[in-house]
Amino acid sequence: SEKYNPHSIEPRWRKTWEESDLYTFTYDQSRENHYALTMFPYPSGNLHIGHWYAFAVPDARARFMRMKGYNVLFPMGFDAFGLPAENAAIKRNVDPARWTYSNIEYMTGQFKRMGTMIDWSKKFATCDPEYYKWNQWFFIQFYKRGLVYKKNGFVNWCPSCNTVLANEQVVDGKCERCGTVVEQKQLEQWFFKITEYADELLNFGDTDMPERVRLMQHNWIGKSVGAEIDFATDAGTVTVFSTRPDTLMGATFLVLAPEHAYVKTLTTPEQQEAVQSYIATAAKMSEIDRQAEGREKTGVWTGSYATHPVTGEKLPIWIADYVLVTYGTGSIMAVPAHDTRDFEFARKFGLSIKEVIRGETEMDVENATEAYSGEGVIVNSGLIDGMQGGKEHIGAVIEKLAEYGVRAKTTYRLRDWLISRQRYWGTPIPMVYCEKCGIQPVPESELPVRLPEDVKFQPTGQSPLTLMDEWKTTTCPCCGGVATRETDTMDTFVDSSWYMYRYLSHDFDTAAFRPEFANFTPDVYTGGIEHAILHLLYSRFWTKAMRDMGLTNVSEPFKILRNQGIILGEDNEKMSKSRGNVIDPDDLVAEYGADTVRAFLMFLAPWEAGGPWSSKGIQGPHKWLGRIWSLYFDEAEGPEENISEAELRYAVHAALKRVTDDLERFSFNTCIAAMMELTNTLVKAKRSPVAQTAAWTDALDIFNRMLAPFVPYIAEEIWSETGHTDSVHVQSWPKYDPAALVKDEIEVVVQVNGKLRGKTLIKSGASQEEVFMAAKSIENVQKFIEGKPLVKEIYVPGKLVNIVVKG
Ligand code: ANZ
Ligand code: ZN
Repeated sequence: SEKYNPHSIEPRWRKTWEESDLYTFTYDQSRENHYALTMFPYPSGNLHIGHWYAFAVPDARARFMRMKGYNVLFPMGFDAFGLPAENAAIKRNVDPARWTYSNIEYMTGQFKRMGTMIDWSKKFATCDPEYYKWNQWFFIQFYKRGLVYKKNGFVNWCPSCNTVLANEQVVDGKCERCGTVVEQKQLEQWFFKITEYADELLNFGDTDMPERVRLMQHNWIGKSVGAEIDFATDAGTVTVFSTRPDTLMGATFLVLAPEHAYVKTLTTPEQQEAVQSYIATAAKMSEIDRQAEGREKTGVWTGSYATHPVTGEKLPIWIADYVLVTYGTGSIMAVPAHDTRDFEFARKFGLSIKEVIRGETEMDVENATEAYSGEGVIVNSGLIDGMQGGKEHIGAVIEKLAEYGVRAKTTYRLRDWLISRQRYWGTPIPMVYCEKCGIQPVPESELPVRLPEDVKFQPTGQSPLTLMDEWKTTTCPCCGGVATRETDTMDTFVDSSWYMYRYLSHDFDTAAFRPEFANFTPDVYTGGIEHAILHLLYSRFWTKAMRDMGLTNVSEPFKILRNQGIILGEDNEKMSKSRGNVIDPDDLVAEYGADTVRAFLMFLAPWEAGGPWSSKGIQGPHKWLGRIWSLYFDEAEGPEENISEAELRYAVHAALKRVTDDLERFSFNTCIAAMMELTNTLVKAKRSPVAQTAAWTDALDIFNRMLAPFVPYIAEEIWSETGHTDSVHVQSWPKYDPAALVKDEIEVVVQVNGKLRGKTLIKSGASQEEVFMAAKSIENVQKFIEGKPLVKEIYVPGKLVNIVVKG
């Protein structure tokens, strides 16, 4: 009969599925609903193979859950605000909205070829005013709850993207988007108070997340337990944060960040020039560079002194760039004997060093070449002498030093989330400025504040909205007078922080989402590891804030998280236009069909690891689908085989068990391997008398249903061509039969004196005696034991017999 031809099969089923609403999800209270979500894509214009990897592979699991009886939601939308649209506008003078929506349309068409069970009726884009209206609504609710504030401070500025960046968007001191070195700039900006949830964000509850994601978030939040200590100065009290209050008596000087508010007052006229020029140099450096280990220490004395709270000693106050204004209190007590950086600093500038923690031996402060940062007994410290020193023991020390103002304090590395962007293509921040009434939120009835059209794009470093006079001018909701709109827009990570709640309410306009779905959050969430901190931390924060507002009862936005790896080029390098190693999924579909591309993506590597593309490798799955085709539709060919009914059932149910277990744990490559192996057995069985029995019909039916989640088109065609009138995708997942997995006969290896001499088949329940009898009846074995005294017989059940004889 005809050969396997995906090009006649796939478009036909795509149409049928769409017309019959096969994948349309309706929440059903009487059933178990399952929400599978993949991180929504940015509408860049074209689908790449990474999109296939991210969507087509988890689709297999979503389909599997559906066949297992769950009512499965697998939706998709577009994360549609952001810089590329605006950059296209600047470069090619195209309207960002038009650019974005036409990309969405084109990519949706490409997506549909993938053969996923995505329910397209739930699609939305975050740049829809019906969506971003709710970003604005949330902003105002957060504002009212004290979770939003505006602050003038040092912020990360990308001179190439012409906008500020959140800390999370600065990677190794560079812009996460374009790689430009980030500068520090002082600006008035809007923040979300994510730090209010710092401690709770460290607790993942029973969320099932990869360990490395947990670890990255843990380190990003960076909880430090320590103390705050006050030092009197001429400019007022300088409070320092220290994780080692046990070393207080070893503090020999203070160091302030160059940006610290007191620096100006503390600097004496003689030091003025040196301090000023130092501040200017420090401003040009990134935080990462400033903190780099082993970097030559730099700094300047302010000319002033601080008073030690216990001893009353005068400690010189320095400024140095290794102290960051954004961490702790922006100032430290330096303990050179026990802190590496302080030690280097003291050596360089000839500042004194005082040992207060005694390790194995006394520190020779004159000649020491490094700080001692280990544990030990506290010495040279008056009232705390003899106490145990070290990070783990600070509790008792803080208590003892309480009368000197030392108090326990926990600090986090996590900063508040800076959400204002000086760009056009984002959600307008719904605030207005009135000269009389100050900052006011836009009344909720006036939401959304829509983005104006016909914007001029000039890279001014300010939002293009600042040039839109008519749009900017509005009335004050308080006094009715003239007011001006905020011209910054929101970070696009705002959009993705709550979108999972919107799919079932994309057409709902009285709230961000229908209250009845407030707790229906993704059971499975899949996406790239690059979001381990940014998006995942923000969305966890958002859900907790929503919970505290009474909008949901859940504390985490998803239950299971899994990250796929990356598909590399054939050359094992990252795919990129400049390397010329990009694989275009459209070309692949045109050549092999979507099922082959899906099967190969699942087969080529463990999904969570990823791996290189191989144009040779894809031939394997393609041929495999051809063999499956002929298994169902061609006459048996080749020599007769003799697969027994038990063997056939064993092969089918063993493969079924593996696939069932492996799909459960996102191990797609082993599923494909198991089904390929099963295909080999089926090909042989087809040439055996067993092909005339019911076991054969059963095998074909089970195999067809097993194929459905992975290669949905060919599975549907086979199902239909074998006489079914409904879809294979609404069938139930077959259950494996444990009885079929008990092999009736087991092959046992027979050795004489440890050397292989033969094999024998035994019944699975055979006794040891029977096994030895069978072993000794093998002709070749007899040859080696005949006439020799038996020493012993060993049986490793189900595997091996060893007969040991003398001579
Ligand atoms: C005295 C001391 C003695 C310290 C000692 C350490 C060891 P983590 O664990 O990262 O929280 N520190 C505090 N604020 C700082 C800032 N803004 N910039 C740079 N360094 C700062 O580190 C906390 C320690 O880092 C604090 O404890 C402080 O130095 C320093 F043997 O205080 B320590
Ligand atoms: Zn007013």
